[in-house]
Amino acid sequence: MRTDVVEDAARLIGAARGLYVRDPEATGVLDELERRLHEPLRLAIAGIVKAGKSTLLNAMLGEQIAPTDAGECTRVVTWYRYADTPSVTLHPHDGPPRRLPVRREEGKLVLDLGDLSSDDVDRIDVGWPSRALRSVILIDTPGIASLSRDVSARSAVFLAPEDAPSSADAIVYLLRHLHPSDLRFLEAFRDTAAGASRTVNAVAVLSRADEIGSGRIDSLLSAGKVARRYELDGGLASLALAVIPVAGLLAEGARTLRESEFAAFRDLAALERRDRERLLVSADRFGRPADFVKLGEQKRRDLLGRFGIYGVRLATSLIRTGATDSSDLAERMVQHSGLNDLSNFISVHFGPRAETLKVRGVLDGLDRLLRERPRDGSEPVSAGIERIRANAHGLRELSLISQARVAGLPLPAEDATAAVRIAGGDGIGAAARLGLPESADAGTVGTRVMSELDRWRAASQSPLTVRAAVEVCRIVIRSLEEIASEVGGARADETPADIMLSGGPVYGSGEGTDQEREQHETALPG
Ligand SMILES: Nc1nc2c(ncn2[C@@H]2O[C@H](COP(=O)(O)OP(=O)(O)OP(=O)(O)O)[C@@H](O)[C@H]2O)c(=O)[nH]1
Ligand SMILES: [Mg+2]
Repeated sequence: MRTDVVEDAARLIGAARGLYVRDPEATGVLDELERRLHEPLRLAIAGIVKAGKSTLLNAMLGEQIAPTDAGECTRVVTWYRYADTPSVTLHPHDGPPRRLPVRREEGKLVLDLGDLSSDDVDRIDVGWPSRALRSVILIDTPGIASLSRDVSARSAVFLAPEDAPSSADAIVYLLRHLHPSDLRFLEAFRDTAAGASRTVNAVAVLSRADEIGSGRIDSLLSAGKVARRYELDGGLASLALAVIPVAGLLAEGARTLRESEFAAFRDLAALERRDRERLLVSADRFGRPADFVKLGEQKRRDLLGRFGIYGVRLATSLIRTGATDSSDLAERMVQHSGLNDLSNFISVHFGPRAETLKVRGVLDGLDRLLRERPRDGSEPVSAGIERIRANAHGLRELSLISQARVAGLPLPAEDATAAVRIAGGDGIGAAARLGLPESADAGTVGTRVMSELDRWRAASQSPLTVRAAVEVCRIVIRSLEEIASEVGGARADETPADIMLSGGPVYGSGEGTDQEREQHETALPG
């Protein structure tokens, strides 16, 4: 979606302001929607309690900011946005926001609710000068399906409120074993987030992946197999775009690796094979006294806390196979953790669609305001919302991808797969959409896009194509036209698919199409 759609949405918010001149609450909602439109994408991290959400968030930031493990603050929805200087603001349900001191202990940010309990707090806003936050707002949410129904409900209300659009644009959902409550939650998120344009904007993470193979060195391979199985699970496939195994603790530890830790791993790698194997046989053994190793017990326990037994085994093995310094080791550990796969997925699937997803959330919010506080003269704003929803091609692509996952497309299987790919289901770049290698040159892309255009145009006009399939063809054709104009291979005089196919008779029989053409031809002068 091009930024003009963001501008269109901003204009609608401006028009809505005129309806609510003497309504400060509604004006507040509009201010918030306007802010959302110009901010980065809001990506929430959710999942069951202790799934490793906060650890993963830290890994993504490359800093230990989000509190992990126990503590009242892990029960509060916490926003992490880019800011030039660190700040922490607590928003209670009642009363004005409070600035909290920015305090770090052993590198970790301390979020202290003071005299308040998590029940009293609506959210905490953390401003942080982290490069990663320039393009995304990360939202850490309390564990769902926890023993505490209240905490669980807090996440549900935030991410999947009834009768209201979600506050998040997209979600990274952590699961450890596929549980019915995971599916229920993702379903609720999809349905609320979907609004008028049912979209799938969730990616699942098989978290704490190192524990799946009990911390053995091949744990991530086992986790990969489990993830593939979940991905094919009928229930999950319609709710999440992919299932990616990630060892968050390993990634967090690697991205914040200290020189002293590298030195400790080097000592372990230098041990005699027999001693090394004896020590690394289990987490329990690794943390117990051992006179044959220089590294003290406490230091070893600290390593376990930071990296897990899998991380310790992996780091030792990576040094033995060539990691030369701390940054080299860190990079290799991150690569093994699955974090890069997740980051790539987010940048391919959510990054380029950020504006589409934001506009969708903003339109849903505006729609809700108009419904809850009806005002005379609101029709043009409502009509504007519908117009953007119907015409914003990015939104229609997302709906198509979602429809394919939820209900299937009314096309033969091969064409359905191709339609999803062209709509950006496997990545938003021209080559990915056309099923070409990333390295394909402009000429190859240009040739392929024109042949695809011919094929899909023919399909859309075939008398054998049912009406529902023609709708899909229209979206695919429009996506192809956008690629064609990007690579300069567009036939500039070509009528856009939307206009060409919007006349009813084209959907009818073959004769209808010919008849139309005849009428058109006879109408031409001369
Ligand atoms: N082995 C292993 N442990 C992990 C991993 N990720 C997190 N943990 C541990 O799991 C515990 C919980 O991690 P958190 O990141 O606080 O989990 P959370 O989902 O944010 O927890 P809540 O917010 O309380 O629901 C901590 O002790 C982490 O060290 C991982 O990838 N591997
Ligand atoms: Mg947490």
